[in-house]
Amino acid sequence: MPELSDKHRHPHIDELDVDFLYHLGLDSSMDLPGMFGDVKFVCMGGSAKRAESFAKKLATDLDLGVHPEFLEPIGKTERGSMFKVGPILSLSHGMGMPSMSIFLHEVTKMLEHAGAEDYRFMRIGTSGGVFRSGEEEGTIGIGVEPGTVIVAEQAIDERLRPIHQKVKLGRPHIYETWFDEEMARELYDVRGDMRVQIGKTLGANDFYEGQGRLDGALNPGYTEADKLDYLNRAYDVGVRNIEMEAPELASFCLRAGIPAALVCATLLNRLEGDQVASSDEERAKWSLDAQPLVVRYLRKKLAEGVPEDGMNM
Ligand code: R2B
Ligand code: URA
Repeated sequence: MPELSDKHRHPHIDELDVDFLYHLGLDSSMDLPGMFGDVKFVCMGGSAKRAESFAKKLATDLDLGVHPEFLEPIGKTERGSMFKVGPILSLSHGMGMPSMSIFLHEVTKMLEHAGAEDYRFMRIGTSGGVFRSGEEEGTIGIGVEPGTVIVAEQAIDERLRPIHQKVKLGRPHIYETWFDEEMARELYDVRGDMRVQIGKTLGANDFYEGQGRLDGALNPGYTEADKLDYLNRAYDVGVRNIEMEAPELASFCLRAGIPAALVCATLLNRLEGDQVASSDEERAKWSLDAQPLVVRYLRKKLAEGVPEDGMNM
């Protein structure tokens, strides 16, 4: 780090005359070093609204000389929104791995063109929890209710394998899905009185059948008992929550040599139901619950930093 690991760095990027970062609305002829050369943390979430609210929270809670009222999105906003607060980027990646993959590629290229160093990625998301009451003692952290925040140690795919399969030129390629152990531990360590657990996160390719739901539009062809069997098998391999991006994030960052963390609030316990039936107020509180944990982590890391030539990390 920070150089993309040689094995996975694209050999042709430096040969491009201008590299168009199409979905961000930026390109390498712009002053990317001036705009992004100091970035150390990239915080991502699915929704553009949350990218903005998180940026405002950072500007309000951290002493970075940025007024929340003056925050404007950088680049184009059709597909996602990106804000910069001091050395922190807050951006949205949309829903699911195909969408997230586009943003991972373009933000990484943007930071490489900018000459940014020692940066790390974090996804702050929402998820469905997989909690068995009374069985959380002895795991790292305790939490059985929705609202518990899960910090991922590893991503699991929908076939319950600890891998990510990518199809390239019609052939499958298998990648590892570990998250950065030190980042996960540091995030866990700043939890204070928040309900936080370290666990594995299942990243599915769908919200309904891909997550074993019975409340989609189609007859799924499986029963409640089949669903519970699947969720219990997921629990037994260490899965504590389910969302839609974990394997892509983990494998991309491992290949690129970028430390990464995944921090998700849980909106419901999937062993008890499928519908996200909580009130708007509850959901707002819970999805924001993952944000304060990351703010605490960022405050600590910034305090450890060396202002003049970047962070001492
Ligand atoms: C969590 O929430 C979204 C689906 O509602 C998806 O992006 C995810 O991973
Ligand atoms: N996001 C998901 O992908 N699944 C859930 O159950 C809740 C949020």
